[in-house]
Amino acid sequence: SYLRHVDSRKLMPNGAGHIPHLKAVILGEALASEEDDLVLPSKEFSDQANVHSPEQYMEMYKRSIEDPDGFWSEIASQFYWKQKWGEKVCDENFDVRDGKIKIEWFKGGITNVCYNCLDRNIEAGLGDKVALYWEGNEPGLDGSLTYSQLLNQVCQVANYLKDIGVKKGDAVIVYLPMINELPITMLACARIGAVHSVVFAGFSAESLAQRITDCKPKAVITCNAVRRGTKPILLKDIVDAAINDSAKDPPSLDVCLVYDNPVALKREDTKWTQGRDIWWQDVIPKYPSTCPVEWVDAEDPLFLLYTSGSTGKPKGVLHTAGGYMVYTATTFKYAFDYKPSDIYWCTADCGWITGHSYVTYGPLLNGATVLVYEGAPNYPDAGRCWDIVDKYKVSIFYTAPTLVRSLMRDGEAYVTRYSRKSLRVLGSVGEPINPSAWRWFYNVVGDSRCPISDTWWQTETGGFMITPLPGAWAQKPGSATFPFFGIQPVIVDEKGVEIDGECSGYLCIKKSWPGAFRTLYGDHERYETTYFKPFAGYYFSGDGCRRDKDGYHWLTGRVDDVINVSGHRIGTAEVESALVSHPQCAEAAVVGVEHEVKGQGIYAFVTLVDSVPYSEDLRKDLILTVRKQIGAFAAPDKIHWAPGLPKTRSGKIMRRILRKIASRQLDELGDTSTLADPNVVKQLIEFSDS
Ligand code: 6R9
Repeated sequence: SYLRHVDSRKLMPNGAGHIPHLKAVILGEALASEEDDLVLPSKEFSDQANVHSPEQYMEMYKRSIEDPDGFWSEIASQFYWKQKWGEKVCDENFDVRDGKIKIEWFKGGITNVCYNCLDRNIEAGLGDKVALYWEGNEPGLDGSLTYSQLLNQVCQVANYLKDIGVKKGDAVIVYLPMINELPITMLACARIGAVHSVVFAGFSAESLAQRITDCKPKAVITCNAVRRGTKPILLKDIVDAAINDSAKDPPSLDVCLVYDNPVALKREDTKWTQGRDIWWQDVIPKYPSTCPVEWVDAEDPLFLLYTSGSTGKPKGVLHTAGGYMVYTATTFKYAFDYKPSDIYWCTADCGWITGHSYVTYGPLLNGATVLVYEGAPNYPDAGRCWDIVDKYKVSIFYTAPTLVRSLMRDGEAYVTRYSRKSLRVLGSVGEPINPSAWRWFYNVVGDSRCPISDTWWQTETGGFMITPLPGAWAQKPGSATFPFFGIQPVIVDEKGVEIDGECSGYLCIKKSWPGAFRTLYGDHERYETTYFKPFAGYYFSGDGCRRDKDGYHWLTGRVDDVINVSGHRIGTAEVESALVSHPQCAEAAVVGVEHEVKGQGIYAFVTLVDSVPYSEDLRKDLILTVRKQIGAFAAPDKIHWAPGLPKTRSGKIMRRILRKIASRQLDELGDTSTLADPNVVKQLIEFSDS
């Protein structure tokens, strides 16, 4: 039979024979390795869970694969559609060999994501429920908005945007810190069919300018300054520089809406461009607090979010309204076992995809209460997160392994000082979570009670792809476990051949899912080349993955030239091009190295122009150049002076060798005979500690 019914407490999802990556395992055998460490949800948890057993998961999963149209249209019907979609639920071409890649879900369906987040929930009686709690950087500064209040504010911003001429399909750049105005602005754009492009407020002026030039927004929305920890960050200055930079590339921008954040900077100290800049607080409250919805097609764009790839130019990942809405809402509900009484906190910034899908859209579509935290997670001390958890009775806490590891270093006392009794489900995202950090998160933070949803997904996927369903099965610390409904992960070898059973290789996805990105803004060809050409017939994730004997998935990191620093994606090419823009840098090659807290650190090999001597000042200057061009989070951890770089005879830099040198695995350099000049390697090793 499809499922072998044994005591559900002792069975893993079993799809052997039908779905090759799910294989049966009976628990209770001696632990031989990491793979055998199984952590089960308690019976109480499973009993109350949205999906409470492997059998229930398998039944739903099976249906989602065998009848995706039926599965997803049933879920989609729970949302409001002004007009139902046409005949096809999904229309896709997923194979480059059959022509242009096309993904469409619910095409012809007319809806609005903001309406579904707010108006629909208010009509269902949630008007007085808290939608957003806001906790400021300084303890004691806070606020909240109910669903009705949130709708009023969203409408005011939407009316303002319409008034300055923003229309359906126009881009709006949002460069805001984690204050309620950030989700408010996103929702306001969605309401009028405008396409928001949120830029993480840690990006430099040059990165912001690059994005402004690419998507030509009608307006930029920002804030004069923000304080994270003790440091004020002058966001408006960065925006000024970016607008100046991008003005060289017309059309220049004529509106900059600035939220006044007096805690960080006084109004009179904010630099101002008359005629272009306008204070949020001076205009927004004057607008009506109701605003009709702009109904859009399911396949109209909802937002653009730039992400790093393996070339220097960031990619504008485009998501559309209908499928993204259905997918983020559903993944949120199941992966976090969401219940209406939950208080949910995701520590991600809305500048990243996690903040889009799981601070703003996914939770609000479910009518959830979401906490937005402005500050740094270790300010004023390493106990702040748990202080906040107790203050708001947070029940679902979603964060990144890098934060877990850094808090782990600060010691248990900061955690155990707080009750944390409200916690029910924990979540992890951004990079593989190492088993020791997993266990600390589970045992210390969650008091060995709360399942951890280690969610694997990407900017491109819109929502969770491989994730535990916390009540359904045993977890393995460090494994993202099994696919979400409708997702068919496959592991392929270099030739693109699917491998079954216990194996490792490149992680691809077969067939589309509603939350998938539809294109790269303005560059559909790059979309096809990057994601669909490497392994024809599949979406290629760029990640490596191992599947163990029980069918669990273990993500092993990027296999392309992308480094994952504290869960932030950074292209090696971006850092290299910033370095070589320095007049004294002749050449640079960047690789990722293991880092205790950040997961990966940035290690840069730098060759200087002739006769320039190495110096500490120059090292600092190079790092500063990267901070200025990309952002502080992309600053190299190490500059390794390189008299030359190892290259093949055709001039390709051999990063494989550089990675080994960077991680001091000098006896694993491998074959260096194909190098144009094998001496280079010797020199590099000698220079390692200079
Ligand atoms: C959501 C997000 C995507 C890349 C992805 C992978 C890594 C994210 C992970 C994970 C292992 C997890 N990644 N979640 N690796 N386990 N649970 O982070 O999107 O910024 O686009 O990064 O992050 O390498 O390819 P994004």
